[in-house]
Amino acid sequence: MADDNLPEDSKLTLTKRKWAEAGKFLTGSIARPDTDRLPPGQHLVKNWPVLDLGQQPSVSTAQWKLDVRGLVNKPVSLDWTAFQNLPQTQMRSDIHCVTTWSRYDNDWRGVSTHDFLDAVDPKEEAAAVLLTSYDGYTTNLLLSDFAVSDAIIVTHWEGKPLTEEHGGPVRLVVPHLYFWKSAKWLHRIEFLSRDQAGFWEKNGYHMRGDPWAEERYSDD
Ligand SMILES: Nc1nc2c(c(=O)[nH]1)N[C@H]1C(S)=C(S)[C@@H](COP(=O)(O)O)O[C@H]1N2
Ligand SMILES: [Mo]
Repeated sequence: MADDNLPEDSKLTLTKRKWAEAGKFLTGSIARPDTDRLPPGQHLVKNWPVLDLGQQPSVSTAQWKLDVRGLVNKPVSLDWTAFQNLPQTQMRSDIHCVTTWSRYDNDWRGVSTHDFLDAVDPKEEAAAVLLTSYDGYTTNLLLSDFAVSDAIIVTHWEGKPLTEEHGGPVRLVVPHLYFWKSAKWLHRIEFLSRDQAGFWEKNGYHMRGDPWAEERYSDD
């Protein structure tokens, strides 16, 4: 009964299956019970605070590029037009910052990391990503965390272009981890065989940062 038109054993399908299997062990916000919506030690805010290292780079959409490097079969540099030509997705998710504020129901638009990964085609050995931003900030994620179904590379918030102070023109949003993993002014994604510490991770923050496990700071 095999349909020759269904590429069930194509590399892409196998890779997707691998992420799906990895994802099933994760605790993304979608699968969480409502009673567990606010992680321990967090309080709700209605406004959206601005947090960064203090240098907010001005990057126009014409200047912006996303450089994809390392263990991928398609090491592309996406400009704004190429990025807009990827499938566009809308998602709603909560923000949990390690400084204890949380903000519910943020409406995002952009490219899901699923669709992005389809486009750049990570090699089998890829296990982690290191993100670099236009302000020099870096942060790291396991590929299985980057690839969850509610992670999105964002250009719009509540229907409007993401403002400069919140990381426009393009930032990452990974809602099941503390917000320091969600790089603003995203410029480069490097695929690595091993998890490599970014800025805050080198400065005492946890390598993974799961808010429900209160993975705020590293133990050593
Ligand atoms: N490029 C860049 N991204 C960054 C940061 C930064 O300093 N530079 N700070 C991180 C931290 S610690 C937090 S809490 C969130 C804050 O995002 P917001 O200012 O949109 O609330 O961005 C994260 N992403
Ligand atoms: Mo933060």
